[in-house]
Amino acid sequence: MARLGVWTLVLLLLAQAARGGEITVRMVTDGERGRFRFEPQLVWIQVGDRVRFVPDSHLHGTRTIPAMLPAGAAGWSSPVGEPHVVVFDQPGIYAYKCPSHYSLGMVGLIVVGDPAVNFDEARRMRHPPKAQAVFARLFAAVACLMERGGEACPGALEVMGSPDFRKAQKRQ
Ligand SMILES: [Cu+2]
Repeated sequence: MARLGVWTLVLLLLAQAARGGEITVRMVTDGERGRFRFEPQLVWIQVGDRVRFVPDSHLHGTRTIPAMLPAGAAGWSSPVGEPHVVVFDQPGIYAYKCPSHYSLGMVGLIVVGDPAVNFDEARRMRHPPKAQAVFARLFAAVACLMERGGEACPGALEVMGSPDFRKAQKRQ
């Protein structure tokens, strides 16, 4: 009986690992940290994980920005006002915007596994001023995390959404 229990647990854990983790990114109209933004703005996940985008109103959507995806990766475009789930099968950086509020700086980054895959290409893109300012901060956070790791980049932790970083945040 005990042995059966152990194997059941192992199988459950394997099933969980295969399914991948999920992170929620909220699309916020008027939040604690400001208006018209994704929360969190930066998410760091692993290949096989997924992100669930959840709008707080009919105003928001999520759409990838061309040339800010890993080569060959499929982008997405959600129906505005609807929740949307994206599964990530390819490593690299994915940049996206809310089509309604791009010029207000409503943009975000998702890092899947290794950001070095397309970091330079993605950072090179230019945007409306407010979106540019947000991306500048997010790319700086990713660069710091690549070079020095989470503990050394407290500014980056504020915008991170991965479970590991949430734990790191609590320790601070
Ligand atoms: Cu929006």
